[in-house]
Amino acid sequence: MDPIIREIYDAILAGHSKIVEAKVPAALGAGLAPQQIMEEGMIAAMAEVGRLFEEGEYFVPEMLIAARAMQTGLVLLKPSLKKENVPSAGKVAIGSVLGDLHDIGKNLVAMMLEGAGFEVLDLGTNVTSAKFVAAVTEKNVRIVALSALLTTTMSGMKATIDALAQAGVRSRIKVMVGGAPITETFARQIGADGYAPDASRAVALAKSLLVV
Ligand code: B1M
Repeated sequence: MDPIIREIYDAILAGHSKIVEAKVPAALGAGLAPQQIMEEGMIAAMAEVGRLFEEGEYFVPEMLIAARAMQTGLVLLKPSLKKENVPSAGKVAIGSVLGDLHDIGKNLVAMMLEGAGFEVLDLGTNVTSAKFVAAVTEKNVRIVALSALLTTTMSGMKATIDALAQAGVRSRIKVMVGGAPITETFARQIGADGYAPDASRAVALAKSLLVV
């Protein structure tokens, strides 16, 4: 692993936002690709945080400070991931479903979609079905993007799809889903139009969903 990326990885693992704040620009300045910094330094560190939590070495506070350090890094990477003057590829309403407070993966997907020219309406975390429906009826949304990280909140995806159908707007939009516990099979079972396992494949999926 590149030594600066290693420092970012270690800083996220230890929840040292200040070090991340210094090292992400240093990595960019050294010519490292934003995608590489994100995948090897940041996403890999969060996966390790999850492993340590599962093993009982980390608890919620450690997860929380690691998440803060990760968010610090994401904000710094955002300008490098964004392409300038790209015509709008369509509007996407994204959110973590009801009961789910995890937002790093969702933020990453939002950032990559923006970078690819989508207009992103970020509804945040713990988003009710009604809020997704309102985004579709009141804004010109073409894709609803649902994120869930907990097995206990996955059902919020189906509830949202059902609410969109009940409001009579399901056929005019596409629904894409993702998040660690989500699978292609689950996506099909709940009637989503597509599933992506990570942020870059979420961009490819969003583009493909809008091809008529
Ligand atoms: Co929590 N947490 N957490 N957590 N947390 C997990 C998810 C867990 C797997 C940890 C573990 O046990 N190993 C576990 C879930 C177990 C399960 O349900 N099977 C868990 C738990 C149990 C909990 C609590 C219940 C803990 C507690 O309170 N006892 C609690 C629940 C709170 C709630 O939501 N109601 C909780 C709380 C938290 C924190 C608040 C402390 C913090 C979140 C802070 C934040 O997000 N601002 C946190 C964290 C940091 C994690 C881990 C360690 C890291 C998640 C993360 O950010 N990953 C996580 C362990 C893990 O994932 N290995 C864990 C990095 C991120 C880039 O990846 O989010 O997977 P991810 O996103 C990926 C893909 O999934 C995909 O693209 C992204 C980028 O490639 N993707 C999409 C995501 N959304 C997508 C949408 C798409 C397409 C792709 O289209 C729309």
